Amino acid sequence: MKIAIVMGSTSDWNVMKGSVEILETFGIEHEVKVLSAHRTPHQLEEWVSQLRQRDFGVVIAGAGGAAHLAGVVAAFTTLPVIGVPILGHAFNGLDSLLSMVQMPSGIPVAVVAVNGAKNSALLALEILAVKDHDLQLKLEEFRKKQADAVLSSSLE
Ligand code: RP5
Repeated sequence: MKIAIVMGSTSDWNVMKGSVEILETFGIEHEVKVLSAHRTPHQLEEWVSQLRQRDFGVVIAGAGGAAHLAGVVAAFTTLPVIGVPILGHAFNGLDSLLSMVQMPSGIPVAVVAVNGAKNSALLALEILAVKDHDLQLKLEEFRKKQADAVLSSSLE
């Protein structure tokens, strides 16, 4: 299964490339799109509606400001949607965070930290790993390396 990444603007790429870097590290097939809930709503609906039949398993949606992108994506698919609130010019990203995390009941969006693009990719991989033993082993190896780096770190 593949992972889809969408962001509302090219201005989100500097953060969202963190998701792509993780997926490339794990060698997982992915597609990256710039589509906006308010600037290109029809094209967004068309793209999202076809993801399941195109063998995508999870969608990551990054947006800033009134970040309704993740909720709109979730409205058009029953695939799991992970929102990445992007830090914008106002409110230290709280606007983006609340726009995503406060989804009304019935249409869920899982939300990572403000600018948490890397974790969005790791969470997407964990979702796919429920049914993919090789990916599960890769995630365990990633965690082991991370732990080893902490244990071998020094303040000198
Ligand atoms: C949102 O508005 C985008 O996701 C972006 O974070 C923010 C600003 O977009 P630009 O004006 O930089 O295109 O829709």
